[in-house]
Amino acid sequence: FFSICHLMPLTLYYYAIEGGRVGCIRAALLHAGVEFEDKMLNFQEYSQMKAAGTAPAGMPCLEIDGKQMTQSLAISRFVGKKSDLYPKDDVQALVVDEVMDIVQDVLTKCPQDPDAEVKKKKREEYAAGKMKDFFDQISKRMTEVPGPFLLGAKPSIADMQVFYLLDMLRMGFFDHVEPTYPDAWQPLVAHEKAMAESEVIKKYREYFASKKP
Ligand SMILES: N[C@@H](CCC(=O)N[C@@H](CS)C(=O)NCC(=O)O)C(=O)O
Repeated sequence: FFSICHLMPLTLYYYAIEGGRVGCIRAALLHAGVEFEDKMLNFQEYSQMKAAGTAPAGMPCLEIDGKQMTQSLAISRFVGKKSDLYPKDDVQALVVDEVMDIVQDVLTKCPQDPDAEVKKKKREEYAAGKMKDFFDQISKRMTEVPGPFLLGAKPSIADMQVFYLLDMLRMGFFDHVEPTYPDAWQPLVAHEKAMAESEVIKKYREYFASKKP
């Protein structure tokens, strides 16, 4: 990382929130110990940038030497490789990639509807059906090797993606899905606790608390 990124200015664009799609990326950048400009935009700043045509094509966005890159998983993987949070072993990398894509599926397949009642019904069906299947899959992976993390003793970017998915639920970001939803999966609750106590998350939380506007 140092060879590339110490020479290239890095700027991260996202809202001033700890988790969501940016938590893994900021935490990994801090873990790597690289300098980056952390552009935490509020909603007003973001809509002004959109109106002026200066907003990134998507958020989160990592600008590397003036080039703006989007897609949270692609950025997570890039930063993960540079911060020793993405495995070099191809099979382990496949496990990490799979879990990260399941987390994205949970987010992107979550149903929407303009009608409030229909949305509620669709969300309840999702939580009891497809979303449950995704959680079963992630939880099963968490039990396949001695933990506390997906690949064993060291956390990876997949662990951070899972942690911030649970965090979004705990914060009530999913309308009509209870914040206690993950409690049905004991391996995920144990994982959540281990992540909250990990150095990578503790360091990031301290940073975020000091930085938050
Ligand atoms: N697949 C994209 C999804 C990005 C996405 O939906 N970002 C949201 C914030 S989490 C966003 O940019 N919303 C503002 C907008 O679309 O104008 C990724 O993983 O980065």
